[in-house]
Amino acid sequence: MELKSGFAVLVGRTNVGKSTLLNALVGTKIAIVTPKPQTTRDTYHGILTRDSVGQIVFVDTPGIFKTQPSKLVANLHHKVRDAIEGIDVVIHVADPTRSLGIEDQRVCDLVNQVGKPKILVLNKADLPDRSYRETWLERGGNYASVVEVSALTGQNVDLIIQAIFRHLPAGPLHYPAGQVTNVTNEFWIAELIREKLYLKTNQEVPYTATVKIETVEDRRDKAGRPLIYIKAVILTTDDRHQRMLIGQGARKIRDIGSFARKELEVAMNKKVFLDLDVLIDDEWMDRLD
Ligand SMILES: Nc1nc2c(ncn2[C@@H]2O[C@H](COP(=O)(O)OP(=O)(O)OP(=O)(O)O)[C@@H](O)[C@H]2O)c(=O)[nH]1
Ligand SMILES: [Mg+2]
Repeated sequence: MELKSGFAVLVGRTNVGKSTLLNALVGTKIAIVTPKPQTTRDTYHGILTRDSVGQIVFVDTPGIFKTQPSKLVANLHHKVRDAIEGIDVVIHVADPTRSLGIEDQRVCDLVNQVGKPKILVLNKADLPDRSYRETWLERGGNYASVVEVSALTGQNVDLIIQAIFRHLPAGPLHYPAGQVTNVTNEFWIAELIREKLYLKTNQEVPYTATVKIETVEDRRDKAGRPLIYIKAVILTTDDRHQRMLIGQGARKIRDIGSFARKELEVAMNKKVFLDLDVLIDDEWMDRLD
């Protein structure tokens, strides 16, 4: 039997659970997840290969977000539009616990323009109060399938996979079986640090910051045991935010660093030394591609 193969892009308003869903679909943590909007800033591929069935390349995208115009937000929205080009299936992820607003309308408009099969995913099925479920279901006629899932618990996530395979064309695999993402190790480390930064800071602080990895090296500790040495810098455009990121007695930066280090050690199954600094760089947003 011919294998099916293609790209399925996850789009939706910010915070609906696209990245949580990407991780659940692939079965491993590829994308970072936080309760704050605008967490994802890049398009990631999460790859699912099923023997004798085929391969789905899921494309996570930044959420559509209404805010004051900024270079960062313009760049994020541009990335979503780019990600939709050349895909085979659109997965519109929606959150039925929140009222529909202008951001949802923008996503619907974007999705409507794509002449490919569309699947509507109503996420957060584990939550009791899904007041806007009916409103979304009324829009179901615009989609090839409607699926209600919980990305958090994994409930019904396989139904999305089955629906996508029904719509994918036959073709060669885009990635070798066994590869789960196109994200490089360095990028993933930077993202994990950024996730902890989002979780440990408030208000505007996460939105003026990015993380840059300077070094990732295999080294040995004083006792000769192997460790991974990582040097990373948090760049922020705002000097007040730099002070907040460092915190009194450098407590905040140490807190972010140790939170990230613990998860890196589990994921890499090695001791990690994370050397983390905070610097001002008011041009990092200008350098986004
Ligand atoms: N209860 C519940 N919470 C969920 C579910 N899926 C995601 N969340 C939570 O929703 C929040 C946002 O999740 P993300 O996966 O970061 O959302 P996103 O759509 O990728 O957000 P952006 O990257 O900012 O566009 C996090 O706090 C998640 O834990 C779900 O199925 N049930
Ligand atoms: Mg995300």
